[in-house]
Amino acid sequence: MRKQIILSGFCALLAVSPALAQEHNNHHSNHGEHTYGPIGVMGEHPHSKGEWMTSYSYNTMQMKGNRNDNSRVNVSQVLNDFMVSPTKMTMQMHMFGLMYGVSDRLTLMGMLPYNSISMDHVNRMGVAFTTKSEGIGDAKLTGLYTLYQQGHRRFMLNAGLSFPTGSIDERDDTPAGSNQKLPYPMQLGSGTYDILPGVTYVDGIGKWSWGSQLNAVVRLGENDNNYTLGNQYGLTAWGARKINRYASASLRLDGKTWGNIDGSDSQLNPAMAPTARTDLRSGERVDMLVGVNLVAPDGKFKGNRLAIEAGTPVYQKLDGPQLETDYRLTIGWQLTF
Ligand SMILES: [Cu+2]
Repeated sequence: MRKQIILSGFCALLAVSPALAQEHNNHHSNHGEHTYGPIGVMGEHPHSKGEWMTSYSYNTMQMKGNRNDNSRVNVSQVLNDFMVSPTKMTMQMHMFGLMYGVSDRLTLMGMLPYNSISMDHVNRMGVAFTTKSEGIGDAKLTGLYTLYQQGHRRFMLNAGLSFPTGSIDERDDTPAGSNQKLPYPMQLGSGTYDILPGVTYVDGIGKWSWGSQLNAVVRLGENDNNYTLGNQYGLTAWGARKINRYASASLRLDGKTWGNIDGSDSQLNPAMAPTARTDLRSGERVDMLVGVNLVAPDGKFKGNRLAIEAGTPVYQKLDGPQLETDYRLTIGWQLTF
């Protein structure tokens, strides 16, 4: 029921856009002045030929409590089936990016994340413990190609590759022993080369702008530990309004679905914790996010953009028990030159 409301919200947002665009007449595309999507959306803006952009963003996601399907599951229920139950997970990602306009139609984008993951647990003896992993994640190289452009309206093709630079051999001490292999969600990368296809649509009129992106993560082959993470498919749509010359505010829906793990890491015991089970990984989620964008169109800070976006799930269904997402936050800085 709730899912239907959200999906019809998506459709409504997409349906109003061509109608609004019809009124589009007195608009000029301003060279060097971009209409950005929310900071949490990747590859939503192109660069003109010869233009560079460097960026840094801090991303965090907080997950607390377990969920199976649509309902909460308490720790004692998880401990009926497993020796250990996760209770909380905090993911932090520092993302460094570089963009370059090869031509007015083609923009290249490179990204390198630095991940820091912490998970709290409790076991059947009532002992609470925390495991941590930290390091470089999977580096990504993406191309953004404009298929069609008229005024602010643009259809773009995203095509990228994710490289297995993140570790899949992270270990830490647990009550079961020292230097234990950490389960799947604590690893820093996928271990596989992943294809990142997508299509992006952006448009705008007057103080308003909006857009939508369909994206996917398709895993190729099997990693060195004999497993493949599930593919991921996402659809997001947003609307934004300028508040003044420097600031704009956005509202976004972000829907995602991801699969279970194929194969398994033989160093993990699936009876230990649900996080070590390859068949308890999939799920789907729709987040609602609000964002603020600050840009300097001219003056001393010209080319700088500072943005924040935060949100919480409005729908989540997990093949659990899995930790549920409570909120996510992105703070980013970009410099175009
Ligand atoms: Cu850029």
